[in-house]
Amino acid sequence: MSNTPWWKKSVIYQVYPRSFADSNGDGIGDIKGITEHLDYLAKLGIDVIWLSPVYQSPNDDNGYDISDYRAIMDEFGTMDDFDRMLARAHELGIRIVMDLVANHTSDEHAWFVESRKSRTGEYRDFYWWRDGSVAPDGTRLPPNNWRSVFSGSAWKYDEATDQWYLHLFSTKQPDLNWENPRVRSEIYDMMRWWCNKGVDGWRMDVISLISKNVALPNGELGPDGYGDFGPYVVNGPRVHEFLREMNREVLSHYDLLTVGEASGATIEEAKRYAAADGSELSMVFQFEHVDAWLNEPAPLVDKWGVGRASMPRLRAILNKWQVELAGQAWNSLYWNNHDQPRCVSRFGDERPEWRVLSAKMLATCLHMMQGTPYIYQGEELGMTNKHFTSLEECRDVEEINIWHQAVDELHQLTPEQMLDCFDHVARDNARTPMQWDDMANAGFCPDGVEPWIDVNPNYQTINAAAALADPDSIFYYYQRLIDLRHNLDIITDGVFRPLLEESEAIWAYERADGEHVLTVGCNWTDVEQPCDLWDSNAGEALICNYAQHKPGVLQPYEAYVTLR
Ligand code: TEU
Ligand code: CA
Repeated sequence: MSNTPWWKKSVIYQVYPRSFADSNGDGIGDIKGITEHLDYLAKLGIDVIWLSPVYQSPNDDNGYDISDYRAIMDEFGTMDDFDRMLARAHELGIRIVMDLVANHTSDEHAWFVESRKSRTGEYRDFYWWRDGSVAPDGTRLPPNNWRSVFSGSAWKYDEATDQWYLHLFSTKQPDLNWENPRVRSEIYDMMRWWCNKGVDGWRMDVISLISKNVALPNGELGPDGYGDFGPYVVNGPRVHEFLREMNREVLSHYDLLTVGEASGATIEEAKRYAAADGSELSMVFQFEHVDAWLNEPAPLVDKWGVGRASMPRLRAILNKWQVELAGQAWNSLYWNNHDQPRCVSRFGDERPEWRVLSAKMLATCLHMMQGTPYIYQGEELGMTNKHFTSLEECRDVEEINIWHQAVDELHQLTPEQMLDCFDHVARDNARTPMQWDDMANAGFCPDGVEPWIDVNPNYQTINAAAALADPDSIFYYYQRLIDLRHNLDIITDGVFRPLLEESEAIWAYERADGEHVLTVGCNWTDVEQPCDLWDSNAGEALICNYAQHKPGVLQPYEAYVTLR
């Protein structure tokens, strides 16, 4: 298929630079550290790196608060380091997709510094400034009741001009006002600047939130006294108009992979964001499957809970996305990222006897689907959740804020309950240092240096060096899955059909392209399950996470794929 865009046959690897590799011994991952490990990624066989933000930032939210879009964060190195990394990646045939964080900037960005100075300044309308009110008892009240994603009000009062500014995330992440055409043109200019440098695409942070209902109506009140901004912001009134404009102005002039982070995107919305006519983006990250646990049982406070999504529920969601986007929009495929717990802990089985098998099973289940798979750093090693034992070990602004609100102020949760929730959903689970070897600090930074966040103590057994030395490792299994995708068009193009949808234990599907049928069966339990999928036609074995597939059954956490 010659006119298939390259990103439909690609496998993406997400690098979270702060936690990947520290080249200069300050305990913080950096760009040279990434460059030094590009050979490792080439060996894995990935096509593209999605690089979480490396721009100048005061790091309130680890780089998702940008103070200069055209400069590299001091801790990560220099623009020369960046250029060398990009050149070396391209030599190895690896493309680099940047993170576009344009819903908000840092409050230390020059635009905001100017904006907050006066009500009439040139940059005032780059952000959302509104009057508040004063309660009878003299308390200042914000312009509306919206809750910030990171707890508390989504508005912050600013003395200088006696107005409030909107921040859907932390107080140091003021929302840009996309209604202002100058904001949009500044963002497009900046994107062109990076594209002209040779970057290969964009992962667009919270792109589904950039357009707000300008009336800023109050949201439905929650038990904490704040209202939900969802209906007025998520997939907001002008979001598709803005993206089509961005596409005309920037994207269509380059050969890019674009993926929008679209929490709250329904199938219908995704068909617009990722329309096959190329008018907006290549694909979106939908959130339905990673949010599925939210009702099983309901969380204790906001997103904080201890639920676990059942396989049939996850299957119903992802099967639906497979079937309903077919031919109309392209899927992205992911189990985890820097905002989500580790997939082997959350969806698989991290107990030592099942960790490797279940990690391989999860990988198979996802990588044989239609779409573009994303691997989050360390997933190819089966890295697990950290299991934090105190707030002092946590670094994420989201965790720190919810602790102060739910434990310290409102006493909604005990410290033990909160830590239990962290075990299940804290973002820091994904942000512990990459485990390179069994030396001090897992080889992430030198012995004697304190990493910015503690290493997961299981690095002595779970690390890249051990994986590379073991032909049966999760690493080599991912390598084979990537290889299969590169070599078999049916994995890109085959029509997806769910199988055994009544099974409580087996997630199965096939892919068909008119000539061949690929059959995938995954046992999501730790016990052997009868399975008649291959009774009538065995086919040729393509990949299996056991040395030997046994006819008529799927062994515990077995994944088996055939072609006929
Ligand atoms: O995430 C936004 C988002 O919708 C979530 O995944 C969010 O982190 C989670 O719901 C919090 O509970 C993006 C980035 O990926 C994240 O790292 C940033 O913190 C956030 O935007 C703000 O830029
Ligand atoms: Ca460093």
